[in-house]
Amino acid sequence: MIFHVLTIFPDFFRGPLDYGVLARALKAGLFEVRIHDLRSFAHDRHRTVDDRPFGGGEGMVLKPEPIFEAVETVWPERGPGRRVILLSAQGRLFNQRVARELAACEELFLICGRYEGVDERVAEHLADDEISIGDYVLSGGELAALVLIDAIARLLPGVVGNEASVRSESFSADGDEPPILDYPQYTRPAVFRGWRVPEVLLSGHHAEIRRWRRQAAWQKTMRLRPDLIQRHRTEPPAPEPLKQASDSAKLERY
Ligand code: 9D3
Repeated sequence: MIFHVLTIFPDFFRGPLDYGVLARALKAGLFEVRIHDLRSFAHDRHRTVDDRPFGGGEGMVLKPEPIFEAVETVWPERGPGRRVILLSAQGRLFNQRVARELAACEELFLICGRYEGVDERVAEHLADDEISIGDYVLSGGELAALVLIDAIARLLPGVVGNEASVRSESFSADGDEPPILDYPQYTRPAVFRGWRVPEVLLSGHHAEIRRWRRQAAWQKTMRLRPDLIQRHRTEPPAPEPLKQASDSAKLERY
């Protein structure tokens, strides 16, 4: 996979990709990220990339010409494996399903907006897709592009070492199995500042551990993401008396 990124801040992308599994995969050549400076596609004396909005209003809008020229220079030919994506607050919501869909492409071209927005002709006549990463206001599309790159790249073969761990992640369900948050994880020490790891996890009773994890994941989902349970009509696990980890820990303190 090749990710092309069009931005007025090319330096934004130095650093975030230098860590962890993505850095390793980039070095191994499992995918590529090519940063393109929008200003290098502006040809006037001041390399202008923005202008005032027709009809009036605050701020500046990215002009269409440099953006069209960038895509047409990088890709003289478009094809089914090549998708142009405009990152914008007005886009369809990014999620794991969209990540999987885009991971099937050979090349993606990510256009990062800035200022008050991008001339709408980019969305209408250049981009195949317009994507937002969530309902909050960012200063531009750069962080959103990095979010897409991370989420998509880790789905590519070999990028994340353990295939099974990618498949079992929360939200990996393709619509059939109910998505639920991960169960809580603990590691040593068994007692930290008086907070004890749930006893069942130290017991070695694998059936009971499975049952505890199912229940704890469901309770945590109810508390933090009730929308998931509503949306997928997830059944609670068999009702079993279960000590909440934090409750037992509080009781055991000192
Ligand atoms: C507060 C300004 N808004 C009302 C006029 C419009 C607006 C313009 C430009 C809001 C955000 C932005 C910059 N954001 C992005 O380019 C962006 C974004 C986002 O803000 N939220 C979630 N996903 C994305 S992807 C790109």
